[in-house]
Amino acid sequence: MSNRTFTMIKPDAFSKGHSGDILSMIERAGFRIVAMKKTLLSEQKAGEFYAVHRERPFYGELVEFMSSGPIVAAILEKDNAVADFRKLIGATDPAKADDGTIRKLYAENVGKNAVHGSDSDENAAIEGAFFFSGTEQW
Ligand code: 3AN
Repeated sequence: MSNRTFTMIKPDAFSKGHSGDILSMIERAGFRIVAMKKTLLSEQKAGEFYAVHRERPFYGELVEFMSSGPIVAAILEKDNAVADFRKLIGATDPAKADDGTIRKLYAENVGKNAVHGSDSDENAAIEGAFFFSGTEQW
């Protein structure tokens, strides 16, 4: 079991000014911020990040959306980080997300769903390294 996960506050939530509230929920849930930055993904970078979804029908839409405005990327630390963070953010589709989850509170729909959370320890490490060097992680 790893103790780290990776998250992004997506352009929909960032543009609506929800970053502070979302980060507050993350910290109150017991996650420690190991690394964090606000950035803007180019279409090429967003395409690389989501390359595993290249064959899915929503890939083009996803890449366009994720490069449409600033995001906040962060590495988070907590026991059982990947699973606990998935619980905190809720289902991919906010209509199916539990009450009190980040997506239930802030997501618009299955595409514009406010936050990303890694789905495995392996992907958490890959995704964290996509944004942060070793010396940026404390
Ligand atoms: P999750 O982010 O909950 O792990 P995935 O891995 O199935 O969900 O999908 C990755 C991202 O692709 C989602 N966060 C969402 O932004 C987007 N996505 C998933 N399903 C759809 C869909 N049916 N239409 C548009 N975008 C989608």
